[in-house]
Amino acid sequence: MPTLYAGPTGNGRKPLILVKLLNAPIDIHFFTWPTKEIKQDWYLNLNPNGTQPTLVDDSKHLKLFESNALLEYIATTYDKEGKYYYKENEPELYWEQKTWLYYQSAQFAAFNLARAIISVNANHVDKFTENEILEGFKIIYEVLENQLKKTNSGWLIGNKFTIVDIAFGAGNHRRLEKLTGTGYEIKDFDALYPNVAKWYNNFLSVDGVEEVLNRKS
Ligand SMILES: N[C@@H](CCC(=O)N[C@@H](CS)C(=O)NCC(=O)O)C(=O)O
Repeated sequence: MPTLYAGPTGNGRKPLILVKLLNAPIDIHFFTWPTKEIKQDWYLNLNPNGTQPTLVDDSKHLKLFESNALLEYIATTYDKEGKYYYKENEPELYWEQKTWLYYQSAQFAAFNLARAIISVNANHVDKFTENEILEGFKIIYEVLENQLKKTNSGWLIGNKFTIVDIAFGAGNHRRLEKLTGTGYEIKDFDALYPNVAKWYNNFLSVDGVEEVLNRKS
């Protein structure tokens, strides 16, 4: 059986949520967070970047990392009907979904969220970086707000809950968890981005999501 190595962080929770929703036959190696395990040789042999999550499927000689690639892999392998993702037979939505997965991973998670969390964890206050990241969040949440107005379905792509909602939902949850009460908190969020606030509640209401978000060990 494949093994998913993941812990309770924005990126780790993404595949954990999808595995839970699909009840996919994948073993979970759950990291309590933070962990030194991801810097040990046995793990670096699976994921040379020394980060989590990672998915290993020995039967296919696969060692995969990058959380949004894992979402796509798990969806294409275990969600044949496309309950939680758009398949290639709907090319416009399929490519839109892919675009938003890249956007979530590069722009939201790496460029803004991770940098903010690193500076909060290090207790490092740097006003220039703080403003730059807050401006970055502002652009992204405006983009999300407008996208939700466009789809008018309560979900980010088309009219169903997909892996894109999982990626942004887990990231938004992590932002709240780590940045509330810090200089990176976004004031008046619900008034500024009412559709995003509603969408986040929709995400939390999906059966199984809160259970994964609350798991710590
Ligand atoms: N782009 C990667 C980022 C992975 C990543 O940075 N994971 C974090 C947890 S969210 C991590 O393992 N941090 C520990 C470290 O960098 O030492 C992904 O989406 O999987």
